Amino acid sequence: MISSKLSEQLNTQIGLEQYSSNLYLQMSAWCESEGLTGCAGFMRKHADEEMEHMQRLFQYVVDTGARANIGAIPAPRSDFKDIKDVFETTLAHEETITTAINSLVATAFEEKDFSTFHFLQWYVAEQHEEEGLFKNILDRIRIIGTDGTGLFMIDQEVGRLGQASPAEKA
Ligand code: OFO
Repeated sequence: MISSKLSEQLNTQIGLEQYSSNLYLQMSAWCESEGLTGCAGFMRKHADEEMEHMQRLFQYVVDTGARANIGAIPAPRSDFKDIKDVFETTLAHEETITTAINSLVATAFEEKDFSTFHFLQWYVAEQHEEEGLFKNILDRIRIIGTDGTGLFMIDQEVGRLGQASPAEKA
């Protein structure tokens, strides 16, 4: 059993994960339209991962006997200046998700709901990994640059990351 405050916050997080999935799917469409097929594949795979994050939360809420509610999901941004803008937006978005997860963890702790606290640790670790991944990509963009051959190399490199296992991405 979870409190109504926590179930409400978990439901908000379900919406945020769904929004993340839509945002990355939309980014993949932008990448495709720019001919960046490596980045498009990476974003599409990441959209699938966010969907799994959403499902994991949904299942947890249902398992506690509370009702999972899917609220309105705002339309994601669809246009970007360049690939650097895409990944800067991604990192900023993940930072807001980390804040939301931290707030959930704080509520679970305050309420001494250690089952939910334990469940959320997976998300804490996931956010750490994702922020690291996107910072890493932005570093490569800064080092390699995005003019001509640089953009081609970035696309290949990001495409490779999209296929790698989490351990290989580190
Ligand atoms: Fe991008 O992370 Fe979900 O939680």
